[in-house]
Amino acid sequence: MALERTFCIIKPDAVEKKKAGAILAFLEEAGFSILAAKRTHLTRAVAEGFYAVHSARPFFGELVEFMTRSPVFVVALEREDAVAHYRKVMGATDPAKAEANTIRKLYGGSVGENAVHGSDSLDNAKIEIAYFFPGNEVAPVAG
Ligand code: YYY
Ligand code: MG
Repeated sequence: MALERTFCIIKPDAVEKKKAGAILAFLEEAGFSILAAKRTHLTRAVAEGFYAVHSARPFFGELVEFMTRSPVFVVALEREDAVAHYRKVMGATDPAKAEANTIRKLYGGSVGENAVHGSDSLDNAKIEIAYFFPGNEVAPVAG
């Protein structure tokens, strides 16, 4: 297993419920290092760009409305096997189907408002971290 990075968004529903700190603490307990975190209010253009892969899906409009509703935290994470491990601790897309003690089971409300985003591959993690942390905000991977 290699030291990897992955990307998290603490979504508007969780920030509105003041669970951002609890989610960051959960991630640290799960062995992730928080490389960078910032609060931002996504514009429609930024949300549409981030979720461009879903633009043809029937839920796209609602997804963009939700993600732009109020501020989020964008977070770069590092851990051994980070992408797969974060998908595991994040839980299933639908919080009702997520395993116990996953972030979405603990903090998600519905399939649309499910507390957090997580990258689905190492390639997408790199793209997503660069989308929100351009320049040298997150130090390049050594070596
Ligand atoms: O990666 P993950 O977030 O678990 O699910 P995706 O299939 O990539 O969908 C992205 C995002 O879209 C999901 O977190 C909520 C929303 N969504 C939805 O509102 N309704 C669906 N049926 C599927 C996804
Ligand atoms: Mg996804």
